[in-house]
This record gives sequence, structure tokens and C-alpha cells, in this order.
Amino acid sequence: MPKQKNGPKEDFAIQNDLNELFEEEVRAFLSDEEKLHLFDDLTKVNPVTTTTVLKCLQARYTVNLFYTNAGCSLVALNPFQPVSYLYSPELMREYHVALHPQDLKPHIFAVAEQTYRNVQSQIAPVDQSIIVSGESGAGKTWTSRCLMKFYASVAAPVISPKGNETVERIEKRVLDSNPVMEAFGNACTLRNNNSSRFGKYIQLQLDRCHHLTSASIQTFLLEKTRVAYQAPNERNFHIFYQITKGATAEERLEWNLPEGAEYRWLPNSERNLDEDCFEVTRDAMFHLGIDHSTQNNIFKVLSGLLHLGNVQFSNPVDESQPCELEDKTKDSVKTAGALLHIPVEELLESLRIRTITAGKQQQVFKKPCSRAECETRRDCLAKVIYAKLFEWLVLVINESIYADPSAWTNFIGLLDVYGFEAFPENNLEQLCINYANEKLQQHFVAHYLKAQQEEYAAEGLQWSFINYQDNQKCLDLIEGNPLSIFSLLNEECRLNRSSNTDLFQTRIEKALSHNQCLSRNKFSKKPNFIISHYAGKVCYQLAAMVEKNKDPIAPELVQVLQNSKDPLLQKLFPVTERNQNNIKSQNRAAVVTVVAKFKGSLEHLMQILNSTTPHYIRCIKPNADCKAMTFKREEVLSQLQACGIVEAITISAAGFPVRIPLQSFTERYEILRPSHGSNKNRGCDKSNYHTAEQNGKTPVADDARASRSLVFEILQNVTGQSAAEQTGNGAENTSVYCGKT
Ligand code: AOV
Ligand code: MG
Repeated sequence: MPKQKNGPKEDFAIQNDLNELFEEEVRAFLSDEEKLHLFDDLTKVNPVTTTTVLKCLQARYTVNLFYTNAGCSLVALNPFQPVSYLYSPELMREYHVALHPQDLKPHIFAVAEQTYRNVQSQIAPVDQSIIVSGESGAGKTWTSRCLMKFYASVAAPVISPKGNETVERIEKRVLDSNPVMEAFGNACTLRNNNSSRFGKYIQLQLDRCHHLTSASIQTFLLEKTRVAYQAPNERNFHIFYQITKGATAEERLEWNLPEGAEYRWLPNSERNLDEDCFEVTRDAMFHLGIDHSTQNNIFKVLSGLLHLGNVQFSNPVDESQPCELEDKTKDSVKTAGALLHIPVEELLESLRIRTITAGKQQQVFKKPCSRAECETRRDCLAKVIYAKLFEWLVLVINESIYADPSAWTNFIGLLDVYGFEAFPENNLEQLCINYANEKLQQHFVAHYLKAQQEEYAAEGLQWSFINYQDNQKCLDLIEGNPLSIFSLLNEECRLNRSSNTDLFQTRIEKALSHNQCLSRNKFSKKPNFIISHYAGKVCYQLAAMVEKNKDPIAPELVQVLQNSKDPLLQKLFPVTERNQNNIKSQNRAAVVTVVAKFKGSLEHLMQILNSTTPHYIRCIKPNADCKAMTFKREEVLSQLQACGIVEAITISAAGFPVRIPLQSFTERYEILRPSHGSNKNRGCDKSNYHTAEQNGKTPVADDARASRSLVFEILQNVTGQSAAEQTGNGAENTSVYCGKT
């Protein structure tokens, strides 16, 4: 349904006239750098080069213009300062009611509104995705949050779906998922104080009237190692700081968190962040249906983990005996056991003693673990509890925002994954994160840089091919078949060869040296490999990588958790016949590795993205120090080059800004054809075109020419311009492209 305008029609006419005047003025001063900020769309800078694009973005940034259109995508520069006027409800409304939101200043709300209107106009694929990308700290999560607020405002149902005052409205619950997931899934890193340590794809589901009915969240690979290990100058997940800073006196007593106590797994807690606010998380959890007693249970378990982190072992005098506890940590293990509702002896046994079943009689042996093994088990226990808790929270949130599929017809998906990362030390976590970013980059390349040009060529349009950086080689190196980093990692896990990293390094080089994206830091003594990603080179350490990929969990640890009397842990680790058998047969069962699982979930995501109409928001981090109003040219330049934005702008500038499938175009506009209803025998009517498609033929130039003539005929009737005027010098001046897709 077309949008009702808020103000008088004339407002928009004046606005459009102004825009035209504006452009003329810009053209007149083309060489004047001071006017560069007036270019709302990078396709209009002339010539489109990395330098002009960079200059334009810098000019805009200095006058607080953070958004710029870039043909098919929107470039968003991170202001690193509050600019609340940019996200006000009034502005949301302005974009929502505008006749042509794209004619207003570039903004994420313009993208959001266009996406929303695409659903309303039902042009296939009707389901939409907004893919927010950019490196760590560029502003993806911020942007996704603003997009969610936009839809919560413009697509809010008229009445509460359950008609029940005691249930929070759906849009509120959807928004409340953010603080909860960020508290449990985000952390302060060297790159970003509020860095997402998991990937997220949220589907906002709309009913026939395009009202928000429900939503569903899919998450990807939480970086659970952070619970038990934080790199220097980084922090654990926000929620731990929230409970230690925000608990009431009573809660401190119950959760055993005395004021000023120190925890090994809580580094840099003197640093106070906005994200440390406990109250916001609690309120949001409550709105999502997590009652106070369940919340209390969650925070008690988390406190238990903090105490578990303080447990330290020392080597026993007699090696046949289990490791001893360091004196000062004896209380920690007692407190951890009490908070996790596990008898302390059982907890200690699971951490210090390994059970081995061997021989035909399946005899059971008990063997004390080494100090290193005890520490691994302690960390593993914390990681498995935290990961399960996060999984369960996502489940609870999904239940709270769920509606039966019959209640909704289409969706808008928002993708916010962890951004590209290169730290001084990188391991499996960064490999997975950067692999996810490579996949998204490939989607962009395939969708805009490759497919669009190939389609123009197939339709017989004049087109000089614009070269672009394809990242297929890098993806082959990471995930390809039969040999790749992933396949070799999995092989090491399968063959249980985790200790000799030197040998593994040699194996990688032998198998994959033909791929130019692979190299090695020869000056480092530690075994490593370097991958040349689209966004830069990253050196990955091989130490512990295979073990992390295997992600083993000792059966004794699962058992001790299943025996816990804590209601939450009982929910997270239920005893079922199946997992009982699993524990027994775990050593023999094929291990599903971390990268295999991650690859599977990303492939599933790509399938969903491919079935939707994509929109891209490219977040750019103007400086690595997260400083307000600081634009570092080299840093922005490398991000622009990496994501292929200049090529995309060039293609968009030379190509067709409006792309409508021919079928949709004819269905919608055939009525405007002068010969409508009288002339059925033209070379190209809908049915002709369809026959070509149904026969599985690529639309050859003849079909394409015929289809274009139909489009021109309609356009001519509307604009009064002849076909020759419309085509001008070929593709460049044609504003509407109607193709097969
Ligand atoms: P990210 O999601 O892209 O990083 P965030 O969205 O967390 O990055 O943004 C990082 C920080 O930049 C935020 O915490 C804000 O302080 C600031 N910021 C971002 N966008 C804006 C904006 N539009 N206006 C004001 N401040 C902003 V990562 O999750 O680390 O990849 O993995
Ligand atoms: Mg983020």
C-alpha cells in the first residue's frame, strides 16, 4: 500500500526542487574541494576513484554527515560520539512518510524504509535482508539496534497481539532482546569496548498488513573461551562486571560476591563502561519473561563460575596422587561447589581424576590428571556452562518473540556478525570470525560486482567490464575441498594429532602452498600461518588450535553437571538416556568439530540470504582509537579498498540505479502502455519473455531487446522521452533496468 504523506504534497515538491538546485550547484563547483561534502551519493563524484571517494567521505565527516549513498549500498562512518538527533522518533517518521525516502539525506532509515516498502510492493524476492558489515568497532551492532528501533516504531502492531496488558508488546520484547544478548555475548576487546563475541541474524516477521508480529533470532558461534581466558587488556563478558558491580547487599551475600573481592576471570574491572549497567539487563530479562527467581538462579551460577576461576592447582608431592589445591583457593572451590549446587568432593573429583574404561570387560580405571589437565578441565567446565546458558537464553528469547508461521507472511532479516579482527595473537576464534566476514564479502561480490555485470552482458547491453577483487581464492584456502585449512584441522582432530604444531605447520604448507593467500611469519618462533584476507593479512598461531577445534568435554564433567541439584543446571544439562549413552561412547563417536559446525551454520545462513533481496550497509571505522571526529585517511582507505566499495560505486554509476524484474514491471505498469489492450502481437509481450525463461534459455539479445522495447514504450508514455533519449549513450543514461531477475 502506498504510504500516506504526512505534510502537504508541495513540501515534497519543494524538497525535490531544492535537491535539483543543490546538485546543479555541486556540479558548478566540481573542482572545489570545499563542496565535496555536498555529494550525497558517491556515484556522483567524478571521476570515481579511491581518492575522490575518500575526499568526499572526509569532507562529509568533518561537517557531521556520517551517511553517504554508494550506489547499491550505504556507507556509514562511525561518529564515535552521541548524535541522538540522528535517531529521533521524529526523524524515523520523516523517512517513513516521505514520498521518496531515497531523496532525503542518506540515512540508515532510508535503507530501512526502502526495505520495508519492498515487502509492501511484493516484488520477488519479497523477503529482505539488511547486511551490516565492517570491521570490529565500525558500528554494526549500533546500526542494527537503530534499525530494530525503526521497525519497532513504524511496523508496530496497532494492538498488542495477545490483547493482554500484562504481556509486553512484541516490539518491546524484540528490542529488549538486545541488552540481554549484549550483556551475555559482548565484551570489551582491544578493538571495541562493546564487541560482539557472537554472530546474530534476526528475522523481523511481518503479517499481511506489514505489522511486526514476531521475530526469531539465530546466533552463530559464541566465543566461549573468553569466560576462562581474556587476552591482555581485554575483559570477560559484560554480565560478569554487571553482577559484581550492580548486585544489592543482599544479593552479594547470597551470591558470595563481597565488595572488593578479586577474581582471576574478571580483569580490568576498574574500567567502568556504559555497558556495565545491571539494571537495564535485569529489566529486559524480566520483560522477556525471565522472572526474578530464574534471574537470581542465573546470576548465582555466574558467581559460581567466578569462584571456579579462582581455583588453582599445584603439583602433588606423590605423582600417583591427585593435584593439590593451592592454599588460598581452598575456599573458592567450596564456594563454587555451593553456588553450583555440586558437592565439593564430586566437583574436585571431576576436575582432578580421569576415568578410563578399557579392556574387553570394560574395566574402569581412575587416573589423576596433571596440573595442566586439571586447569583445562576447570576452564572447560566454565565454558560448557556458559555456552549452554547462552544457548538457553536465546531459546527463551525466541520463545518470547515467537509466533506461529501462519501468523506472518514475510520477513526482514538483519545480520550483525562480529567484524573482521586482527590481534597481536590470533587463533581459531579469529579464524572463524574472519571466515564469516569472507563469506559475507563473497555474497556482496557475487551479488553486485559479478552477477550484475554478467547479467548486463547476457542481455546484450553495451558494457565495459569493471574488474573487482574476488575473494574466492581465500575461501578456497579456508574451507575448500578436498584440501583446506579447515579440512586439515579436522583431519588432525580425527587422527587425534593435537600436540605437534610444528608438524602441522609443515603439513599445511605442503598441502596448500599453491594458494597465494597462504604464507607464514618466518621470523616467529611459534608455528603459525598467515592468510591474506580481503581486509588484510592475519597471522594465526597454531598452538592449541586443533584442541580448540575438537572442543572436547570430559564425560566426568557432564556427569557432575547432570548430578547438580541446581534447577538451572538441571535444565541446561538434563539426564536423558541418549546423552547417558553418548557419555559412554563419546571416545568412539566421530567428533563434530567447531569449524565443521560453524561452516554448516554459515552455509545455512547464506541460503537464507540468497533467498532474500539484500541491502548493504558498510560501516567504516574512521580511526582505530575510537576517537570522536577523527578521520584517518589511511585507515578508511584500507577499509574502502578491502570491501570493494569503489568497484561497486563504479558499477552502480555506470549501470542502472533502478532494477525491477520484467514480470513485476509489466504486471504493474502495462496499463501505462499506449497500446495497452489493443496490440497483443508485439515482439515482446510478457508471455514471449516467459516462454524463453521457461524453456530454460538464457534470455538472448533478441529477447532482451524486445523486452527493453516494451519498457521503453511504457517509459516513453510516462516521461514523453523517446527510446533514443532514454538510452542516450547506451546503459549509462538509462535509469530503469528490467531484466530476467
Ligand atoms: P561493531 O558491532 O561493528 O564492532 P559497534 O556497533 O559495537 O561496532 O560500535 C562500536 C562503538 O562505536 C559503539 O559502542 C558506539 O560507542 C560507537 N558508535 C557506533 N555507531 C555509532 C553511531 N551511529 N553514533 C554514535 N556512536 C556510534 V564488533 O561487534 O567489535 O565487529 O565484533
Ligand atoms: Mg558488534
